[in-house]
Amino acid sequence: MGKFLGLDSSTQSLTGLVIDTQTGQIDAEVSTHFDTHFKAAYGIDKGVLHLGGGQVHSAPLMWAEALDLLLQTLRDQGCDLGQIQAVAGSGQQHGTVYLNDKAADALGQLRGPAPLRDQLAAIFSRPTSPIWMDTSTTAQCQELEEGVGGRRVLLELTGNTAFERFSGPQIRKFAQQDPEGYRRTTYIGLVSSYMASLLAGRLVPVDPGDGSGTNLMDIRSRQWSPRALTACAAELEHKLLPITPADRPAGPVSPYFVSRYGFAPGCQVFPFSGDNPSSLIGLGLVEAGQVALSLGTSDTLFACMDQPRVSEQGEGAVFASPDGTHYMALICFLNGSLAREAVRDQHHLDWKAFGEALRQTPPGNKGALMLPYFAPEIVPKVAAAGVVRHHLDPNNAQAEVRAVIEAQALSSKIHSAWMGVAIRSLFVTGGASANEGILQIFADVHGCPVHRFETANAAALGAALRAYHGHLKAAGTPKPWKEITAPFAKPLPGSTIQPNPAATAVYKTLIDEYRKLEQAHTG
Ligand code: ADP
Ligand code: XUL
Repeated sequence: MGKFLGLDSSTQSLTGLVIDTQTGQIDAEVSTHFDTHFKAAYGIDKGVLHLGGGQVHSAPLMWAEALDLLLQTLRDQGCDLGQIQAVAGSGQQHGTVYLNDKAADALGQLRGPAPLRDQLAAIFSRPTSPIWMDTSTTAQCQELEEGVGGRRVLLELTGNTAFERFSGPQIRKFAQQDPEGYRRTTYIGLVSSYMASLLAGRLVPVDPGDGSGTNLMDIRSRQWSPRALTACAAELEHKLLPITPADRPAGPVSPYFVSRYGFAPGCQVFPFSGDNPSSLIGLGLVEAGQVALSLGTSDTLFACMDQPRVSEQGEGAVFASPDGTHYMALICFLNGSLAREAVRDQHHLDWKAFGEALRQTPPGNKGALMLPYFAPEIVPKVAAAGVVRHHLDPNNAQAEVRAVIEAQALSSKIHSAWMGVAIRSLFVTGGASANEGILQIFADVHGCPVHRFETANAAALGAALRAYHGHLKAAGTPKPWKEITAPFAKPLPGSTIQPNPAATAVYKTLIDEYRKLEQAHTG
């Protein structure tokens, strides 16, 4: 029992969340938004630097500065960091941090009173880090797949086909385009391992959850794949930080954090993971077959699996779960709220009227269908925006509303089949989960109950829960994951929406028609 800190270093902010395992409560929750504090100093916009040609980077020194600011804010708000028994964290996935030969010593010598920014400014061999929004590595993706013996081989080996945002193609591009900078790079880590290294005052390895987002990790052995490393870049095996089990302590917090913020000298740091794998824990998905749906700007569906099933058509990504045994499937539908808002606005509705339209129209929409590609789509892959209407009158606002939601729900069913998970219930989170009419259609299409789930910072919560789990294990008193997550990751009471069997029967028939329409208009 005690207090545990979870940090989430995301694209636009750094969040810190403290749990009290005695009371089962979240004690503190603070976010430092990068644009609010560092826009001018680092030239960022929404946390990132657009460098042209699809290159999107961010600044690792800024993340260090944000860590100082966040911890100061937590303290100013009355949080006693001396009570924290262990810390874990998560980072935006795929981003890479390039360090020179001064890094290990500089981390080890971190002491007050100068801030991290001043003590760490000279440790980077590349001042900016490419992040997950970077799409500039199409050529390197192809080269990496060819280098290991083909797309299929990379998929089988690492769980994923090559994606532009994944770390491997990004590292390869750096080695090709700046060989001198690559030569000066002594260590390559991920956003997650970099943030953990700051806290521990030493180079902390990569965890398998985030290692899976590199195209370089053997998804079964959870170690770097020599074959993938060779195909990626020369000498990479000497530069990449090793992979470690997510629950192996990385050492106590650096004396810098003890003297500056009052951390206890014995407070342990655990390896950080990716934000999505961490959210899997934060949403309590620690048993195979559990599935969550986040209806946010984009819609993401993720599941806990007991085998690393892969998506041959590139419909989703597979990551190792930081729980140490399971795997995570993640599917990202770009046209989530974007499409819902487009229909709402085209017909001059508000969310109330949108919900009303869903109530007044029948399941199946009298045969009217829509392919809602208001923007290019990730799943299924659609290169250019273009909405398709089938027996759907664009002037019929109510039918349009039903068509967009039925399309999204049917698409989520079709494109999650590769996961091999029988969906028996759906945990739903994100802004659009406020809308019962939308959730009813997801319940009906999947033929399962939908539970609403109120967690704004699932990644930071997952990190705090990982710190708790790792701490108990290290103390020789381990607890099953279910017991760790249950008090914190629970559905809102009275939030469950049950499927309507008659509607479920309608969708069982309709899904083939939707699939045919989709196939006729996509890749
Ligand atoms: P993100 O975390 O991706 O920024 P959120 O999970 O905060 O997104 O969700 C924000 C979105 O939720 C808004 O863009 C809006 O479209 C949607 N939203 C908010 N309220 C409703 C509602 N009642 N019905 C449908 N969608 C809603
Ligand atoms: C997942 C992905 C993003 C980042 C940023 O593959 O690219 O979700 O993790 O949050």
